[in-house]
Amino acid sequence: MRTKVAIIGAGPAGMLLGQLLHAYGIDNVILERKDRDYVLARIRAGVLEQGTVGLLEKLGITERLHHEGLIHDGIELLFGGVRHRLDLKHASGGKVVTVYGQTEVTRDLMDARVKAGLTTVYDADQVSLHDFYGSSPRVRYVKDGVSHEIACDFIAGCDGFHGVSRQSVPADAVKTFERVYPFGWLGLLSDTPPVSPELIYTNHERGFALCSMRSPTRSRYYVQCALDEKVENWSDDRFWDELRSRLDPEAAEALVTGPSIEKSIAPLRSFVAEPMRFGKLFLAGDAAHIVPPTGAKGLNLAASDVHYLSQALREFYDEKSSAGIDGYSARALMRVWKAVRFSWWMTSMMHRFPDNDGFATKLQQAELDYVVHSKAATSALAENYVGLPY
Ligand code: FAS
Ligand code: PHB
Repeated sequence: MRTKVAIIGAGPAGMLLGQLLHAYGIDNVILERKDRDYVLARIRAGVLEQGTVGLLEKLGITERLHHEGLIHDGIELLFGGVRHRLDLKHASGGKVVTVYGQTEVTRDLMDARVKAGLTTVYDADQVSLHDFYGSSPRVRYVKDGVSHEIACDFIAGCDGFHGVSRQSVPADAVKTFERVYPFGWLGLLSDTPPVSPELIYTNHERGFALCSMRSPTRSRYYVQCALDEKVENWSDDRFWDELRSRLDPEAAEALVTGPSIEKSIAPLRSFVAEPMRFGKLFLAGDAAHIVPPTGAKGLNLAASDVHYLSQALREFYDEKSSAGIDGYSARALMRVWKAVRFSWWMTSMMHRFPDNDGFATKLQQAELDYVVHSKAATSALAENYVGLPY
């Protein structure tokens, strides 16, 4: 088999890249090690920046998103037992976010790909990358015990943090930067009405909590937990009690509990690999960077990477220019690092760190007080949360 771009990974980065390249007339194949249902079963992001929605609109696949997605003008920060609403729309000059789960974005992209008759190889085992520094890049994989090879012009590594792409690069060719946080997020999904119409981010002495949602009847909640916590030690009742203990009295009273339909613990890290291009291999999304979900940036960064990469490849094929692909890594990393900073800052402000002394706690309280009472500080949070320009 031969294609122009071999894409590794059928998560949001890979699927979005595949559709954008198709829209530009650039042939591509996606190789995914799991099956479609497994990919869709992973419960992850929930908030889309306008830039991400814009890319999906460009592909004409936002009918369900505009019908089911929830437009949010603001968020609330809860600390000292008081909720403070931040008017993101006003503070960002009119920009908003859309609450629409990553699962649904990926489903819409997968459906569009099938409709376009494009090739996605699921259950692709032993994917390996070859000659991406040379003149004939190739990808090999095993499917149902049969070995296959795809010759291509370029390889897009969209295979997430644990994928094969970044690991295929010689160690001395990549520089990594990392912060591992001393806590994780225990998340629960339930078919219960959200506790509040907008997201509530909480800094409580027992730890961070987040009240989010997927629809008017489906809620997504998180509580900060220790790194050594095991999800099997958290009954639904224990989760609900812990969440309720971190909310203000009004929200605690309003909280509707019910059986979990998903419960999992995610570790938090900040990670960036530089550069994001190695010869004919490009990294995009979590394959190149990880952010703590506090700023709702992970999925949205994957979208901006893919925007830059698809534009660069279009320029290569349509205008016979390598300027875009030569500039891809620097251009993507400029936006990546701003999102990494914002996600680190939100995480530092909203979580209780085990080694926080009285001074650090006072600094957090001062920062929160400043953010909710200063127009400039609120605007700075808002423009990052709704998404910096591409
Ligand atoms: P993904 O990891 O989504 O997709 C990579 C794909 O590549 C997967 O389907 C994988 O199966 C496949 N793959 C891996 N290795 C392969 C191989 N060798 N061969 C072939 N295929 C391979 N972001 C937020 O904004 N908010 C959140 O609340 C949030 N919660 C998260 C919770 C968890 C547990 C995790 C892990 C991430 C979370 N994120 C969140 C971040 C997340 O949404 C990512 O940013 C997003 O999935 C990035 O998409 P991709 O880059 O496509 O990577
Ligand atoms: C979610 O709904 O899963 C979500 C929303 C906002 C975040 C993180 C996760 O910052």
